[in-house]
Amino acid sequence: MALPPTDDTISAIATAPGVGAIGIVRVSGPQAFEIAARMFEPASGRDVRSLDGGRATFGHVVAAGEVLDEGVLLTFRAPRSATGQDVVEVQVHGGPSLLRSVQEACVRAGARSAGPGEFTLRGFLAGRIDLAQAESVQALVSARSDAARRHATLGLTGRLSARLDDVQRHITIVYASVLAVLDYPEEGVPDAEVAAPLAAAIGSIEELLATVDAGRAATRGARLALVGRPNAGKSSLLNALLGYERSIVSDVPGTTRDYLEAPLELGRVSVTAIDTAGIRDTDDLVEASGVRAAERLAAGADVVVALLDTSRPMDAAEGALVERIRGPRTVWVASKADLPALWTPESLGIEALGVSAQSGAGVVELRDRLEERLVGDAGASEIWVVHERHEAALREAKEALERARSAPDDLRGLDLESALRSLARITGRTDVAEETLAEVFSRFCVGK
Ligand SMILES: Nc1nc2c(ncn2[C@@H]2O[C@H](COP(=O)(O)OP(=O)(O)OP(=O)(O)O)[C@@H](O)[C@H]2O)c(=O)[nH]1
Ligand SMILES: [Mg+2]
Repeated sequence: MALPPTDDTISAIATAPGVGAIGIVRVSGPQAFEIAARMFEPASGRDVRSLDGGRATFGHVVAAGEVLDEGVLLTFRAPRSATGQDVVEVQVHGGPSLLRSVQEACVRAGARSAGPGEFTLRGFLAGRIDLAQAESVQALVSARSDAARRHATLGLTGRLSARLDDVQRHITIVYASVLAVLDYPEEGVPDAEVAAPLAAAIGSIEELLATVDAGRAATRGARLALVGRPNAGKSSLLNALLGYERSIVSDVPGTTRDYLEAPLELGRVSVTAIDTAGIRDTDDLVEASGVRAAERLAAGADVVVALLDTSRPMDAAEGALVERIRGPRTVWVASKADLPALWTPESLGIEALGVSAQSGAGVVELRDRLEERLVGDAGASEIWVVHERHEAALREAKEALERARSAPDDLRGLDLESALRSLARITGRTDVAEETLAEVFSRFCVGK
């Protein structure tokens, strides 16, 4: 895929579609001030082309002799702008038709209409931000929960990049030792120079990888399926978790025949909760299709809430179902805890949380347990990996480092290089390894 040109001047509406108090049209490129001069008249009578960067100037937006609105022109001079180029931002009132007219005025004055991501691309190419930071911009504006927003902000401020720089430095130090002994093979690389920094690098990568599920839950929103036998209380529990009556509840087994979804906030993560049809063998074609959907949804969910109704006698079907949905993603609930229990989940080797949808007992604990399951080990980490691209590169780097652990000295270098390349793909920066190498070798004595 070819990149768009970056040496011309682009403009775009920068605020969301719809009506707002303020709308912004942004212009970036060498002609930015020239273009602004053709459509913005400062109230002071000053020439826009003579304005300094870092200024706000009040005036009128004018197109084809017609005043479109009064507004404020923000000016930024290269390289001190988000794109590294000359940038002006025209702030007017936030109406869709008005903003379109301002944008058209920019185009008539010589700007090209920007495509998606072009401003951020210019920032990246100008070295204002690295690739991981550019992606954080995307994560930040599409964040669906507070947690997702906080982590995107950390990514934007370069925390992920800084962490990766550290890992790259560790690997580079090992790489330097490996290169240095290639000339003196009889000495070999002392294990201490390799094992410890390699373990440190692998440990850091594993820490980041442990946040992948939480990152996914926080940004894309995880899926949580409620499953169990008919009448186990799934719909009642969904309603209790949501705090309103979303799903129909009745004492007729087989009430829920289709599945239904509802957004649910669980502390730091937002999930889609899915109520499903009770799982049983049935001759009813519609219900059977609902049962198949329930099994498919359980298989695809990030977390499965499995209900065991201990207020009714356990039978063989219960045992069979338990075996099918046992797994690392399953959170067990003993439902209807307000009623006397006829059996205990422990008898099936299961640790279940007692919850009553009717009295509300255990609902708060269940919410905590679900949040904990979704956030997991990531809770302690301030950076979460939210992009699949980053996850893939981290896994590759980890595999290469593990190969390097056991490889003979003369082959280790290749695995280390490959790990460095994988990490550099995340930030788009290759200079970190080079700088570290230069630094390491500068400490060697002359002649060695
Ligand atoms: N005592 C008591 N009854 C409950 C509780 N939760 C659900 N029930 C009752 O159990 C019956 C079934 O509840 P539902 O929530 O419809 O169960 P379900 O698992 O969705 O059932 P299907 O949709 O048929 O698979 C209803 O009569 C509920 O009132 C509870 O915590 N305590
Ligand atoms: Mg139901």
